[in-house]
Amino acid sequence: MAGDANTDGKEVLFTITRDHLDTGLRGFPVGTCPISDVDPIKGLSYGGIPIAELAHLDPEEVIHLLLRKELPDAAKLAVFHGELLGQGPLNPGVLKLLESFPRKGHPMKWLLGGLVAMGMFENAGDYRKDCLRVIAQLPELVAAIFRIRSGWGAPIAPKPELGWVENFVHMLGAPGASPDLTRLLRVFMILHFDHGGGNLSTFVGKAVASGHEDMYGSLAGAMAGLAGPLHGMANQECLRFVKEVAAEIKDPTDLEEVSKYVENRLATGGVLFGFGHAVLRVEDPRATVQYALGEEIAQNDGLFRLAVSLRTAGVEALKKRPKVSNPYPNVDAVSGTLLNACGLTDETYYTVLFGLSRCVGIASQIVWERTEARGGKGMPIVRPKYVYTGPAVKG
Ligand code: NMX
Ligand code: MLT
Repeated sequence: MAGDANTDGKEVLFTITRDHLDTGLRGFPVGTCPISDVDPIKGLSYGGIPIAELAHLDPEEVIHLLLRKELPDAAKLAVFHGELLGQGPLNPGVLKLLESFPRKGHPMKWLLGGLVAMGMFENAGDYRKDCLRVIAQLPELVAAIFRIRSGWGAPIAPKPELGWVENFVHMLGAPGASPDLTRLLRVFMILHFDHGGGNLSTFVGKAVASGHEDMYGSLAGAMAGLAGPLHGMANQECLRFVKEVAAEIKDPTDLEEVSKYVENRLATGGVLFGFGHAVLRVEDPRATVQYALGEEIAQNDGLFRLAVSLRTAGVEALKKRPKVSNPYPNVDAVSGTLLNACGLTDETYYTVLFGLSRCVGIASQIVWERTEARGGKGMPIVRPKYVYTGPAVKG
């Protein structure tokens, strides 16, 4: 509380008053993170490099940046590619377990189950080794989730020499996928890898790891955090929302018609999925990159045109509601329409794609917190204080 702290002349970053309680720790500084940052105006950066400058690189270069804190030259990239290759395929026991999962279970539940199973088969008990292994093998797990759960057929054997995303697309073997799917997923993965230290899934993953739970259990906890519709599952909900609007209007480019629908949805207490953010106060640069890519790969797609109309109509409508801190599109505003346009039409799977990517950043942050922070001692166990408001304690 204000006034309680003895600052000893040290820099005060944030003063906590009663009004700050029960606000989801919004804006509270709780730690340091040298890997990525989210500035309210400039948006996301990895290692000080704005995301727009990284979005079209090779995804393995960007994974190297997050893990090793530098963009690799060609020689270092080749060595890193070899390290990923050297992790080998997923234990077949994990795939066998997936076969027994109920088809009606959401793909995110399959991802949680798959991560826990991987931890039982693969665990080296070393955050750094497990980080590399999980990053190398997760594409196989996620591709198998798509194939087994959707009934596309047996899992396809990996060809990691193809590259992290190219191998994933090969293992997906998605029926009806457009030739642009690889291009889209390369960008999608880079944009979703990390988002500062405090987004819900990353915070949860690091908190679980602070009790010295292993990498796999910590990532499973993190992915449970990602699975909510206000966080990662907003990409699934956003495509459903865009489809709902499409079913109600005649012309996706008619701003007046789209605005009417949006106003009505907000007036009846609905959420505009893909809009708003806890930190950002401008359009999410990850959305900006995707709108531009959409003009190249989905220009004539009706749902994409509608998402572009929503980019204007949604902002106008949310701006009229002063309680909304940020009326602008976030990363989920258009990702679903692009995945749909490239042939991944079942939005139920979109959050596992987010999860596949985000595990890279979370694993990198866990390695840093557990093995490098505080001079290598690691962060202590997370244990914040809750102010008691129940009946007076007796005695
Ligand atoms: N549609 C309708 N209402 C909204 C929206 C929106 N897009 N954004 C904020 N609000 C409401 C919010 O529910 C809250 O209402 P109340 O006071 O009645 O509880 C009020 O505006 C203030 O919220 P904010 O301070 O603007 O936002 P907060 O930091 O609490 O939450 C989000 C941030 C992202 C959870 C919120 O903007 C939201 O629910 N957006 C829609 C879901 C979404 O797109 N999530 C994806 C976020 C990115 N990701 O991938 O994780
Ligand atoms: C994310 O990518 O994690 C989201 O934008 C949510 C956040 O940063 O709070």
